[in-house]
Amino acid sequence: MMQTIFDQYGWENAIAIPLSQGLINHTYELQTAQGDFILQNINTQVFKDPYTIDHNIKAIGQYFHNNKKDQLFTHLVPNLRGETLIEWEGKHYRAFKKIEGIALDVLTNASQANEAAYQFGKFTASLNEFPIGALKVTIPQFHDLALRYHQFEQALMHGDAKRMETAKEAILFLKSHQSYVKRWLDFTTNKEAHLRVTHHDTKISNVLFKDEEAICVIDLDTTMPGYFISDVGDMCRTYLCPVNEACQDLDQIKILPERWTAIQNGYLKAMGEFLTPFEKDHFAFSGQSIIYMQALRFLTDYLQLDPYYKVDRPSQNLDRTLNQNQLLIEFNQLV
Ligand code: GN1
Ligand code: MG
Repeated sequence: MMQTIFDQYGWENAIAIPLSQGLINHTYELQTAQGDFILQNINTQVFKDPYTIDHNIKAIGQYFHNNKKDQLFTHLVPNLRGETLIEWEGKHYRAFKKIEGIALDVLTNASQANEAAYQFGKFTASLNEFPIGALKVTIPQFHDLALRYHQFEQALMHGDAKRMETAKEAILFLKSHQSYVKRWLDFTTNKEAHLRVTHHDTKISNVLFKDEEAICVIDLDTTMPGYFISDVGDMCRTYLCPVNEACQDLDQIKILPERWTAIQNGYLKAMGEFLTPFEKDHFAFSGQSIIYMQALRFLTDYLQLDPYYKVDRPSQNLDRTLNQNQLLIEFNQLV
């Protein structure tokens, strides 16, 4: 079946290596006679209209091509018919030229946090003049904390009774932090908070490194109009701790303060001149709200028997929640 897709691109002698990264799409590295590519099968349960992603990546790619030629970017590779999104047996695929670089699973030092934060900041900063209205919304209300809380409440009413019991403590913890939702609304409705080109998935594996230098952000599926909180918050969620969201040993969940400084320095180096004072005042809230949102999302999925995130075992989404809850506790001791 894969062979026919390779034919669409004119790839010969192709070898596909599945990459395990990401909880949503299926990704393959392709070694072919025509070069190395990344081929992805887009999860259309999550991205209901994959053409919105295709549109955004092309619009941004075109903007960089016209205005910032030196910006490394995951340009889409068209098939032989010139299509950058192809439908095959009911599935959607797209390909990228492979950019040489390393995607880290976890950080090993603060300099990587600084580098990555700078790259994501630079991505938004270099698109400061890009007409934000030209971007489509790839997942409606993706980082709307009020909606995420509502979905959590729905899961509490209609979710699996047994799982509700196992998750009792995690549920109480998340309920007791509901005040973040109000702060989120206060932030997003303030005229000093601006919609910008926002990546919305700034985990460390979404930036490529060459040696110790971050060179390029990848995975633009959730790039759409949003608030800086989403990007800085997801950096806090994923850069500050020596272990990632998969770690089940809560004792290992600690915050490294030097990485918090590194995120601020790296991001502000690129974005400092664009953020309003009001936005800058919400730097710590970024971490709180996005860690909290992720915990809500994992737990909601757990209570609904895992329709969203890939799992290998039944308690995985609960374990991910407990990890994020602990991270929130540790983060609050720092800020
Ligand atoms: C999903 O598939 P991946 O790992 O890039 C999710 C993010 C979560 C992340 C948690 C579209 O991203 O929002 O933060 O899992 N993406 C979507 O691991 O829901
Ligand atoms: Mg992603």
